[in-house]
Amino acid sequence: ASPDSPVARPQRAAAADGAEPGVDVGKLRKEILAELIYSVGRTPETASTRDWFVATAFAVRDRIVDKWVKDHAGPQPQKRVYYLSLEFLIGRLLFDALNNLGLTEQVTEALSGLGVDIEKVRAAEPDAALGNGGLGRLAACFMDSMASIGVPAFGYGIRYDHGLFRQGMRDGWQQEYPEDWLSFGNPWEFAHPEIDYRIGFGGYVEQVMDGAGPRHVWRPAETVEAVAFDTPVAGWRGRHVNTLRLWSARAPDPISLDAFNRGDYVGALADRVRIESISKILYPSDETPAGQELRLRQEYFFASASLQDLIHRHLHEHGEVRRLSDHVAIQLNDTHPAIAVPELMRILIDIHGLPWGEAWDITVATFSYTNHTLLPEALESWPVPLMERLLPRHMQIIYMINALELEAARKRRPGDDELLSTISLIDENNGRRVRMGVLAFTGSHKVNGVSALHTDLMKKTVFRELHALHPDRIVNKTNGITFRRWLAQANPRLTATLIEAIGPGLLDDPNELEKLVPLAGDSALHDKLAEARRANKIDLARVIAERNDVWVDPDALFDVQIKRIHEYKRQLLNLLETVAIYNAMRAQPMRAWMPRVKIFAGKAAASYRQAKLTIKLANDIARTVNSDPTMRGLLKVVFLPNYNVSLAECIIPAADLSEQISTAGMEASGTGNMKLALNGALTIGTLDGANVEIREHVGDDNIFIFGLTAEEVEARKRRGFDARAAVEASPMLRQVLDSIRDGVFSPDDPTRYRDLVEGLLNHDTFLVTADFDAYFAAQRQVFKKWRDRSSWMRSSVINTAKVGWFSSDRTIGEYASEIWNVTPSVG
Ligand code: B1N
Repeated sequence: ASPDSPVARPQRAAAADGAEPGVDVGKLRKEILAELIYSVGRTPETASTRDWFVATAFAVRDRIVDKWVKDHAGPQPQKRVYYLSLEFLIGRLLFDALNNLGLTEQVTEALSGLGVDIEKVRAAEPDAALGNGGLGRLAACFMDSMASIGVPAFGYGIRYDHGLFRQGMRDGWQQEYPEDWLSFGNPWEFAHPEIDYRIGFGGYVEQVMDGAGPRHVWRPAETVEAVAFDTPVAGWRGRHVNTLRLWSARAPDPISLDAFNRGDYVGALADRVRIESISKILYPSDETPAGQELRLRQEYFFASASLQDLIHRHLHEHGEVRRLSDHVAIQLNDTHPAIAVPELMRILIDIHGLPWGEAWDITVATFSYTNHTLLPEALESWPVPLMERLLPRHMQIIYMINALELEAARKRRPGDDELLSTISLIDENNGRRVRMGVLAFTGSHKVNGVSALHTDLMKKTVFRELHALHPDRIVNKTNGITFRRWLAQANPRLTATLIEAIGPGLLDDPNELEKLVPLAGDSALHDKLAEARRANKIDLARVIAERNDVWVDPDALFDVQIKRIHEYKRQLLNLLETVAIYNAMRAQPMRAWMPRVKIFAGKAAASYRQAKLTIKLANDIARTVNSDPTMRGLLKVVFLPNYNVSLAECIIPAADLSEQISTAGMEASGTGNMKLALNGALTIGTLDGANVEIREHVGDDNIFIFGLTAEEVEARKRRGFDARAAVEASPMLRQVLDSIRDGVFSPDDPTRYRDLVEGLLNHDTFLVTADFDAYFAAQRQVFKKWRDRSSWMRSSVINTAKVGWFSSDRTIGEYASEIWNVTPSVG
């Protein structure tokens, strides 16, 4: 089966979108037809599904453009927000646009009048994967929320020719294939080849004298052009339209004619290929920065283009650069764009002639920075020699910032050398590297974490000293998700049932979901919800059958872990429990087991061996379990390939149980946890990231919490954790590990998992063995509740009812008032 085959989709809920009544279906039909003929160049007789998609997208886009142009005309009364992110994981956009414009019904009808099934059209759109995981998806949710609550904003990023790799499976091993979302064109974007900025690399810095005194001039050795591609982002009910502006790299000289004329056709294009490689491909690393020169080039390329562009706009509207921070707020999505800090200093000082102090005040007032991880291996730093070679002027500025900051710190805490070395921009311990986290922190007026626990740990760990020096700088902004995509679009059946129960107000205000609380025990509501969920589970079962050739029982408990594959996320813990249950079912076949399906999906970084081995283990366990006749279908294990936004939209509405089982203290927030809870799945999880706050909202009785807390994890690690002792104390775990190590799941290569098991026993960095028994016990609690249908349904309703707070509209509202100082115009 093709990994991108259409996913069966149900009837949409009437009025589950921002419907403006009175949009004429006949007129829409004509518009789509006209686009098909005049923009795509096809007739209904010759059109492919893709052609229909493009024609529909053009027709919908036209309706966004009027408002878009208006929202961008002339100076804004409001401050503008610029969200700088190396990743935007946007997925498909057609239903986003339809839903927000309230056109879903009408376009469905218009297409059907043309003999076209909108679900096929929907599936024909490529899934834009310009991001790795949660960080990129958060940026996409934020774009939707900023447009919806009326925060004038630009998202700035890179228009990668190839997004995150497509994941295939060969013998259960992950294979990476290039992704090609642009191969058939992209109807949402507007190319602006006339908007282009020059981005320099390398060269040297000169001091010249002009009227005002000495001045630094950077003479780059090499220039790349950044060309703008704009996608309009329409918010809820089309009230506001923002822009996602992505930069593409273009060589100033398309070809070397000298080389060409010599007959060197490859050499004639070599420079161009090298330069344009900057926007060729998204780095597939999640949580670990790729230590590559090309990555640093990507970061500077898009940071510089974005700053040049926003300053150009600011000067056009306000005439001078001194009051930049009154009109502009720049959010750094992690440290990936942190080079923008010295870049803004360079522009203000070298180009606009501002004195250092004034430039620094403007810079700090303009920037703010979001930290998304505390994993030490994920904190970006660049070798000083590389920075000196690629960005010599920026390196001078970084040294200057460092000198002034260290001087100020020395005055406040004389003699504290320890302090100075931890807050220094230069890490002297690892062969001199620039610490991008310190740069981003120092250059920002606010720094935020993405959940309460994560923010707390930021203050206590990586930013402890900086926090002591700047106690008001760190703030918390717990992540959120856009309910428009993750409830209304992804789960129309549930949405229709909810609207029937509590009215359509929930579409505008997620807090209205609380109206469900008094109905939580209502058995008629339970029946309707169960029916909707069962239909979603059948849809997913079909996808599983198609992709994995496994049939799963829609009445089984669907136990779901979907996220990047990473040791700290502990897919392994889930797999160990799977094996334990498998062993128990074989040992006691006559017990009344409840049927269950373990569903996994997620990509591993191409270079992450341990994560790829985990995928292989999941597939080995799946093959063994699914083909064991003694299981009688009571346990099925499925690893769905090529997890992406569209697949998430299909799995989440069908999930009963949400696995959020990271080692406490390691998952900064998580956002899948919110999507699953919103759709009525119950969470089994550790007290990590936003799970902590989800528990506070849904209440202890409606979530399964287990395992060590972040503090306990710290204490265990300090003491030195002995995994062998933990395993000796747990006969069940012993048996599970023995069977994996001895090749029960890998008879073709019995030693495949020997190192994995030995590694776990020798240094269990993520405390899998420490939490195993508690996790197993929590899973038993899950089944106790699952047997009691009305208790389960009640908890499920409470989950949906109580997670309104995790709307990204709330999150963006908090950024607006506490970080950006802008007042949203709607909501
Ligand atoms: O950011 C998400 C959080 O919900 C997740 O908990 C967190 O793991 C994720 C380097 C990252 N942190 N760091 C990254 C991504 C790409 C890269 O090259 C780091 N992603 C997260 C949203 O806050």
